[in-house]
Amino acid sequence: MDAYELITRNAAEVVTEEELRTLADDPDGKRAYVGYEPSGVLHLGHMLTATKLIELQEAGFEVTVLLADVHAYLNDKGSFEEIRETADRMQEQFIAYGLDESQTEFVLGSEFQLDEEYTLDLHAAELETTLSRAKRAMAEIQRGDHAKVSQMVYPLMQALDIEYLDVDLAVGGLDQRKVHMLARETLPELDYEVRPALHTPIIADLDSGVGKMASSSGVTISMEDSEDEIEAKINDAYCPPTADPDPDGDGNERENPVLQLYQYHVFPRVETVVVERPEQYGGNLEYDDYETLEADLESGDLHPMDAKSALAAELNALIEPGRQQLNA
Ligand code: IYR
Repeated sequence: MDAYELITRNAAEVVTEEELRTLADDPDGKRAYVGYEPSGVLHLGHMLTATKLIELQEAGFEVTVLLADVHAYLNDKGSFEEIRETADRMQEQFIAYGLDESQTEFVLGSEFQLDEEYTLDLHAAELETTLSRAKRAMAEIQRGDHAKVSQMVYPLMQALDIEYLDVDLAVGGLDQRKVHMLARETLPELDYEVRPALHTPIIADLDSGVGKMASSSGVTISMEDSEDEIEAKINDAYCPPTADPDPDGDGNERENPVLQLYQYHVFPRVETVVVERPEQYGGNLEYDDYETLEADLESGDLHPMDAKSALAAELNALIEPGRQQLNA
């Protein structure tokens, strides 16, 4: 795999491809970042972008994780004190999940976002941005119907972070794309350079395969889950024997979340997946890549129940170091 392929593996979108190709030509010493609002415990949503960061480290990138305490505050996630405590715990959880401590810089937003220069730049960005533009950028991030002024300032700060953290690449879930588009418009207004963005896919709701997996609305998997809980959740997951979201072509799309978890969470981190089966059902199966597993599910050589139990075991193994650390 060349560097561009490794960097963009499993990405849902790259903005722009050309800018990213330039980066991939010489990835050494380049810096990528993801920001997270400290809240709750690490769950699959965080782990998806963390996996991309781990791949970027393998490709030679340096990585910054922004623990976006000020953003969490602006987005009504609690008091500063609570948010900071959560940030400390999350940092430990990211390391337990596999981010290499020696290659990862953890930064709290409040370390630089309250500086005078940043604040003045923020006001300049506010002056360049209409309320409706800021609101649109926040549509997928802000919860609740009544947007606050703080939530209109939020995307502009996220744009400025790219400049102030001096990163070459911004990484995020697809829900961050509108903020990154706003950043592409705003940074040049302040005479700063535009940087490319890479967006990871959104995993579908586990039970239905429709919409997105979200801790707020449906079933999600976090480091806090016990082995039994993960087994039960995966066991109940929607898993038709296909990866095609619309096999009958009627426009009603349902993703296969079990396959998505294999593709986006397991295979990037695990060399070989072993599906254990009794001899009488054909014995164990081994997969070195996602595509073969998908093909076997489609052909019927791999039964959805077997795919699920192996997935639960893999997720449990990935989460185990974090779980131990939570319980320590
Ligand atoms: N908007 C993100 C959090 C966030 C991301 C980045 I990249 C920042 O520079 C700041 C905040 C979220 O929705 O979690």
